[in-house]
Amino acid sequence: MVSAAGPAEFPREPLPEVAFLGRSNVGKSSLLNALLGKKGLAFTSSKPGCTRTVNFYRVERRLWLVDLPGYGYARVSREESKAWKRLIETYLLERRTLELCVLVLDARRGWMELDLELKRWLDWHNRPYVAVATKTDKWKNQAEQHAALANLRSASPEPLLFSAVSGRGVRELWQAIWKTRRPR
Ligand SMILES: Nc1nc2c(ncn2[C@@H]2O[C@H](COP(=O)(O)OP(=O)(O)OP(=O)(O)O)[C@@H](O)[C@H]2O)c(=O)[nH]1
Ligand SMILES: [Mg+2]
Repeated sequence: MVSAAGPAEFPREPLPEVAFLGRSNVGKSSLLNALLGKKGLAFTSSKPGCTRTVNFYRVERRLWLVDLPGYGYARVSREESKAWKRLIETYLLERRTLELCVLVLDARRGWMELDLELKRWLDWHNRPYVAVATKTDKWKNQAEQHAALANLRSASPEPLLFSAVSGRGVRELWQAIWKTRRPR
């Protein structure tokens, strides 16, 4: 694992990279732990704004999974949110080994304005990405699931359904990662 506060500290080892993006507290670090099958690897917290650095996890000698700090956390200062934007944009625009982004949504809330903004940005810059809706285990009943699915399907691509608690979607997300990576 490599933890970087800025581009100078990004790893040099040129492996393909998959980056995880999403609102603060949406469950990015937990999703990463679920993918890696290791509970306490990426640090998680019930308080938003937990991940502040760019954390790279190497999967064997094949791939980096990159946990990015979340966006939309109301309690950070303007300066900090600007710094976030600069760090993430630099990373997304300049990281040559980045092959795929995973846009992580909260299954209960669906697409929110900041998610759509990021999605438009990725579309505009022609960056390959998949969308994932996590915390599906928190759907309380059929009605809630039904309403959530309608929202999730209101924008494309349709998010893959995931839960770090039950392990739902782990296999499908790995498949998507191997399949949709940018060909070299
Ligand atoms: N029930 C349930 N809870 C989850 C799931 N994924 C994450 N959580 C909880 O949601 C909270 C936030 O999870 P994190 O993985 O730290 O979220 P994050 O997106 O990395 O947050 P930041 O690093 O602050 O951007 C924690 O309390 C997790 O235990 C899930 O699939 N189901
Ligand atoms: Mg995190």
